[in-house]
Amino acid sequence: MGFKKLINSKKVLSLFAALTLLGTNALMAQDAAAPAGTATGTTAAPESVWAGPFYYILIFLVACFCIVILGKILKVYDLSLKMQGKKGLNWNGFMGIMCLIFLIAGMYGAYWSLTVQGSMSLPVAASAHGGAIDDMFNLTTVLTLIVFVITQILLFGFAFFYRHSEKRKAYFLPHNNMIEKVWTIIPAIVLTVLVIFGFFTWQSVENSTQVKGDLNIDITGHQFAWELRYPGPDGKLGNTDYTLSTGLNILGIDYKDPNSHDDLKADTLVLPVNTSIRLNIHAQDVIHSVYMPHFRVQQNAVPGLPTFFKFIPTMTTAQMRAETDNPKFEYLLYCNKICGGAHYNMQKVVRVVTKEEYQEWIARQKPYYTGASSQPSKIAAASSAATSSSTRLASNN
Ligand SMILES: [Cu+2]
Repeated sequence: MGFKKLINSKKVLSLFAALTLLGTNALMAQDAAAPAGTATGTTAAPESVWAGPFYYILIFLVACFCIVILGKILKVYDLSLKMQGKKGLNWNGFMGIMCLIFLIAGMYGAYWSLTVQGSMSLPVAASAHGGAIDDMFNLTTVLTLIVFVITQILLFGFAFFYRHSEKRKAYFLPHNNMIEKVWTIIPAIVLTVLVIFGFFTWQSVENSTQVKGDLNIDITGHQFAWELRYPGPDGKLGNTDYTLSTGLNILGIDYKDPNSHDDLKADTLVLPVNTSIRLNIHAQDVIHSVYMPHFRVQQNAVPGLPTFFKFIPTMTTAQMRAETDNPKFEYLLYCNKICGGAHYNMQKVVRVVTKEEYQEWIARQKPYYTGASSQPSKIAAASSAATSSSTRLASNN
């Protein structure tokens, strides 16, 4: 559509007017919704004004419109020059310079992103295997960064240096086997190295013979909370069976198994430092994912497919607070699968303590088994089905 047609089009103009009106309304609505106590009118908190995605879309459209108008003005200027018998604007030179500006601005953007957002990345790994994961991540980042810089310079640099000129003629290159070989073999070698490195790293992390798993902890995900179960003084977790799950026995613990009688429930995942931990991972409804970024631990929790992750925490919470210079620092456990509406609720504090502190803490935890009331036969049938969901929701709060 020509520019004249575009600005004469009633449809386009009415759409633009409607968008402006909606944008102003959105702005006013956000302004009015500013929390009580803050200034009203034009002095409202700026972050609430700019929060809506709609406004960014509107700004983008206005910017596009301005670029179109600028382009058209330049085109008119170009035509007027030609009508006067002068040489028109050098569009190839203009596009070449734009490519160079884009290269410089883009490279600065990448540098800014690395320095500003890079400093927000995770602190030093707090587990024995974490260093190997970090090495893999760093190697991949460095290699891809080198390729990124070289290819961007070549792409936009060539567009600038070899822009159209009357003084030279383009060389026609239909095919070159050597170039094809170079850009096929080099990436293939680099990717093979990365894949093999990743394979061996993951194998060493998952190698269950290296980490014994002295402390067995059950973690079960359901919409939307994690349930923890620690072994009692016998060091053994009792059996579970999902068919035994009720409102009172969420985990389906088999109380006929004597090992289950001293199993303990806990709200916080407390781990003794320098102890090999075996997290037994379960899910009851949909796929969840146990994610503890500070320990470089992640494993999916799949219903019907119990699995485990063994690792050794090497820094206590107190040590990490000193390391990060943040007295409020806490290790966290997240669900890393978008598993439903209240997925964000699946977050738990993980606390790594000394072995002595752990013994003190574990002695204070209450067992799941509460005598006769825990026996499946004693649980009223009414407590299942209808009440199970409400009890479960209540337990999240
Ligand atoms: Cu989840």
